[in-house]
Amino acid sequence: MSPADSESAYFNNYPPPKALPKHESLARSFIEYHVESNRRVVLVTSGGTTVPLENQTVRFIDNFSAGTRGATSAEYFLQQGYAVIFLHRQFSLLPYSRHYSHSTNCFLDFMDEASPSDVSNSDHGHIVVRNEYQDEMRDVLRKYRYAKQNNLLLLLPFTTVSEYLFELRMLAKCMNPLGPNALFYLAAAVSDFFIPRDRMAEHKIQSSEIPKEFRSPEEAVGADDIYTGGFEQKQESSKKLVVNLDPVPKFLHQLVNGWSPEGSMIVSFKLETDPNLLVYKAQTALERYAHHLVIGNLLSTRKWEVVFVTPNPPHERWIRVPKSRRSKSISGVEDQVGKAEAAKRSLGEQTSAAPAEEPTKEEDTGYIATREGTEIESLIIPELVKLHTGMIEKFKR
Ligand code: PAZ
Repeated sequence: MSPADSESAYFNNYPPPKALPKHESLARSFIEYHVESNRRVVLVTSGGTTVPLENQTVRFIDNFSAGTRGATSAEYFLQQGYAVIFLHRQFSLLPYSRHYSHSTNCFLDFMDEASPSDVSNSDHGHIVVRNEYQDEMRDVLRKYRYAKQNNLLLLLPFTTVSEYLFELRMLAKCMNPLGPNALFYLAAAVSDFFIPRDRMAEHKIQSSEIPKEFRSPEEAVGADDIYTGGFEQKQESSKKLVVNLDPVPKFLHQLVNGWSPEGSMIVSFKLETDPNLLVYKAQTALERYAHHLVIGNLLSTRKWEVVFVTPNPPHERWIRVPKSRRSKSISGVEDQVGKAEAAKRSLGEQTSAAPAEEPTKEEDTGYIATREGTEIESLIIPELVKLHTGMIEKFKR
């Protein structure tokens, strides 16, 4: 099946999300507004996707992504003068509010009750931001307000992989009037697998046998097709569930060759856990889809290093947060920093990548040191903007 055929099979198989028409009208007016002012617009995708196991979904397959990369990057794009369409997994992190919505950064910890003597009602003090957080919160609040007041940030949520794909296609097509001013920054962790609708159970999958009279005749999939209890069923009261997933069509192909505006820049992400595979997989994706940049990252080091894999020299370029400025991360493994680059070098391949980039002065890079250290997105986005500017200039010539 050609990519176009599997695309239409996919989109014909699923009903579009209910919110799609509303999102489309919001996106159209947002884009029109920024086309008029010749502003660059980036579509940032963020967070994980769910893969429902039932049509009336009780259970689903999910992934780890909290949307940190997407939400943080969106802020730095705004700082660079871009307008941002933020296509995010519902309830994942959002630009600006993310500073106060981590479980480790509960917003209540930033607040206090002023002493009652300060206010007219002697029983209740006003709720105030604690002194030590005033400057930081004022800064975040101002940036958030500026983005809102100037119509620079459009938040559009999705939940399932199918909703994500419908939204992505719709937005890419709406972005056509932007031409080279459009940038796609695909940081969402999109499932590679899904259950086609004709194989999906309508109702909650039961873990034990249901008498025939309770089974609905219009069930897309009979209970016997969903469960394989085999011999286990005779020994145990509950059954084994075997889930049979199909590959999600490679939408990047369609994005590059059909949906996106002419001259636009497309950046995808590649996540791996094995350092030996990262650069190879990023290069393979770049060759397969012939887009402009793959940003590779390892699960264990993604907050401290990424690799830019490009079709043009230097082909492979590492961006790292200097050691002294690395944020603490519960899931991160700092020992792994540099492993993927070393693995690539040990394969004996020529790489023109400078070793680790360790900027020394904050003024050199304009990066921002937060309470938690330097955010790698503050290094990624300015580099990416340079590449996008280069592409726009080339397109105009
Ligand atoms: O959302 P997060 O900050 O926890 O993680 C970001 C990420 C690792 C999902 C992103 O950087 C990424 O690599 N996205 C693409 C994943 C992939 O499809 O390979």
